Amino acid sequence: MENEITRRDMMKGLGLAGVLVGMEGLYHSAQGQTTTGGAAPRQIGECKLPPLPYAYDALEPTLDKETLTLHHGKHHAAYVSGFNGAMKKLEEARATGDFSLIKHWSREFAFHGSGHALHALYWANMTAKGGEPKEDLLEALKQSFGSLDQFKKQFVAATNSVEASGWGVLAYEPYMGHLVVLQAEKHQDLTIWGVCPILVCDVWEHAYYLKYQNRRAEYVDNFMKIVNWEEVARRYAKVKGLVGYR
Ligand code: MN3
Repeated sequence: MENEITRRDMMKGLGLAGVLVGMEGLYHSAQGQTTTGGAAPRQIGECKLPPLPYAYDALEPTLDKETLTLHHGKHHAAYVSGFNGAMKKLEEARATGDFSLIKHWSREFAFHGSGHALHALYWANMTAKGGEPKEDLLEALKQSFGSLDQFKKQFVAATNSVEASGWGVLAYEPYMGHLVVLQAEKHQDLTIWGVCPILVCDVWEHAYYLKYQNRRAEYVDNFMKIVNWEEVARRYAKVKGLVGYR
């Protein structure tokens, strides 16, 4: 049973954390730093709403001008300002040491950050010209789904059946190295799509209950004393180049 839960949780986690979505424009800072390169850690700054890569009426008749104008100018913009607001509150919490609202602001951060990341990808992955996958991508789709047609059918079925609000997602799953179709119900679930984990602490009770019982905080404090920072640094070195990839 635990295997089932773990696998399900892992797949969800892969969708949430392992997917490399189009992150361009996600972390434009107030200082005007660009998102290319990724050689140095950038300062936390304000995000800006990235412009649409085409005119508001460019996708008609599939998506009409009014829909795109509202979706980009109001909805996506609200995610950007919400993300900036949450970052500011988290910065204040770090400065004052007052983490009493950490649960709320972590959720807001994930909700707006994920909204921003996914919308940036959504705009970029549409074009009026249409087309079909080719070469490497086509091969990967065939390998992962059997055929292009089977991929399309699965993607459409999964997207159509997302419960309530959310997204249909084609993603690269790096653990086994294949493409997967995922459903994202809502999109926040306490992460930002496209993040690459480099340090994790398991707080399922099985990780600490025999020794710490209900004293999770004590376990987490002690965990922080045994972090392998060299391993964290090794992983950071691998992923930092992905920031702002196009
Ligand atoms: Mn939307």
